Amino acid sequence: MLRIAIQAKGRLNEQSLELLAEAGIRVSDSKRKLISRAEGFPLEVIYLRDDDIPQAVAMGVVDLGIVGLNEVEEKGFDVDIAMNLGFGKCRISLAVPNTASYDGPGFFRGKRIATSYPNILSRYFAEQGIDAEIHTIEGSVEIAPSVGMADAVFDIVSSGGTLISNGLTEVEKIFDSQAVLIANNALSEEKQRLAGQLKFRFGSIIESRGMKYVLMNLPKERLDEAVGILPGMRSPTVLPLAQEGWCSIHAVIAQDQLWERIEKLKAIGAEGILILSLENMIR
Ligand code: PRT
Ligand code: ZN
Repeated sequence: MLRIAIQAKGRLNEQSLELLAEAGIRVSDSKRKLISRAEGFPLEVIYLRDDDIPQAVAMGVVDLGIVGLNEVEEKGFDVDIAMNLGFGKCRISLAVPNTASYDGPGFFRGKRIATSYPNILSRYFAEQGIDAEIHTIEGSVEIAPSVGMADAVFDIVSSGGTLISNGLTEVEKIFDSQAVLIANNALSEEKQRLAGQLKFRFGSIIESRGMKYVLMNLPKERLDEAVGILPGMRSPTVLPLAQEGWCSIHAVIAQDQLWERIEKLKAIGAEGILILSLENMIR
């Protein structure tokens, strides 16, 4: 039996449960429970505050955890970062009031900076040789400058909307984050085996996100050109068609390259193009 900690509520809760569900692991409604037994995998799910997940994993209270890399980095516990999960993407940046005349990191010398990430920030300042006053506050960091508590902030940014609405400008991006799967680094052999199975499922789900399965008909004589346009796990699958001189091609294409490639394929005579969403991809 493996134990995994996920965020009880907050930004990562829903997508963590979604990832488990896509991996064939059903967890009963969590709202009031601290712990639930999953169906479909020998797994117990423990719901914690994200701040507590790195420590719970490091101490072996749980074997695995899903948490923002920012929390792992800030808390500094010794855990294994098993994989990036591709959601909860954000950055931690230094931001100053719009009215400040910012002239590079030296600006922060002797300034008061409000943050919930004092360790990441003090490491950055140490590297830059900057002496600044770090004020640790939990929550509502972005209002600190307007109420006179700080000269700048070091906070999580995603769209940047919160900074803008508080009259702040992002000036230095210090840390990139996303949700990660972390593991205790002394798992028993049996737990490592189960964790490996889970990683395999998560990996193929994450890899197939943003991929499309494309089918089309093409004159046989344009096949070589089509192979050049289509990336694939190996090369595209080619099937004969009843109609003489034509074939059917199947391939997997990343969403961000989809339209550009479809246009090229149309230009060499592809017809009857079907684009299907891809549920899972196992290499
Ligand atoms: O209760 P608990 O302690 O578990 O939750 P929490 O309130 O500490 O964390 P939560 O749920 O807010 O965030 C959990 C994790 O989501 C963070 O640790 C990050 O890894 C990740 N994440 C991704 C974010 C954001 N995007 C994000 N935008 N965490 C916070 N924000 C906040 C940010 O603090 C700021 O207030 O959103 C605001 C900025 O957003 P934009 O879009 O306006 O730039
Ligand atoms: Zn938290």
